[in-house]
Amino acid sequence: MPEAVHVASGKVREIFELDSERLLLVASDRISTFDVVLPTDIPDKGRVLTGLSGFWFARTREIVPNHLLALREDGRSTEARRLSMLPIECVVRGYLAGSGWKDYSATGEVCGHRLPEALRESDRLPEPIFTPATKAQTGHDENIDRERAAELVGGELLAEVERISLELYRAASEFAAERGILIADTKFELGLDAEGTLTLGDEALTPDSSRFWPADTYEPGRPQPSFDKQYVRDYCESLGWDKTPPGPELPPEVVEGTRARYVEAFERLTDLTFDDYLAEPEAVLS
Ligand code: Q0Z
Repeated sequence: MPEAVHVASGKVREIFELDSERLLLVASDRISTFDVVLPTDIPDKGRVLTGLSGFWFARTREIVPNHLLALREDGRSTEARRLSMLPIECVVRGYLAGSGWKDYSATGEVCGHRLPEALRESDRLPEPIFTPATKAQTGHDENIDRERAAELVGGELLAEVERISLELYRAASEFAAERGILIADTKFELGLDAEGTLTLGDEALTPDSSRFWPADTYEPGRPQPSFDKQYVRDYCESLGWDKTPPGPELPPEVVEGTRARYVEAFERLTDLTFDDYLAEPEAVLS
């Protein structure tokens, strides 16, 4: 990337600066499980996530403007408008899983939302809830209530962020459920553009920023299998690995099975073949 300066690394993505107004987000084929990046890549995973994110940006632009300027021919790179990101993660939950289930089990509440009694793990919530979190530099994001979130972004902006986040989740989860994928929860990153307009950034509604569950085996009262990463988790569990780095290498059948699940999610949601995407990434935008 000789024309671009590297500005940040995520666990499985990189950001470069193209000029003062534009960034390049590059999604690698790396995969993490139990918070550890594994030494084995999943071929095309970064392309699937970039394509899905682009698909959702195009489909939600009437709800909120987004940072996408172009998808590059490599299928894994997004040219994006540089934003001033808000200091909160905008999480929406439609089902009780992860830290939401943990907090509910301990207190009956999630981020200040008092929930009905006797909910089970993975239960669908009566309605989706906005559960903001702070961006932890290391380790895990911390769930916060709306009072704390309002201190961080201001009460007026927070109300708009909550409304937009819930609307995005409702539109996407309804669309995905019709295609056999439950989006249990999802995290949005919003920012302000140069004019001060609230804008959707980062990646959106991918299996890395959300919990995707297969609808056909959904059964509350237990953890749900992950649509994309279940083979990887099952294989890692079968090894008795202690979940500290370094993670194990994955055998070819786990790599192939996992790649197939990512491609299946892409094809179910977009109604394109993944080969269509590889031939012309911006096909997801129309
Ligand atoms: C996104 C992240 C990644 C590491 C900063 N449009 C934008 N404007 C300003 N900042 C960002 C964006 Cl998307 C921004 N992240 C998250 C993404 C690698 C961290 F690909 N950090």
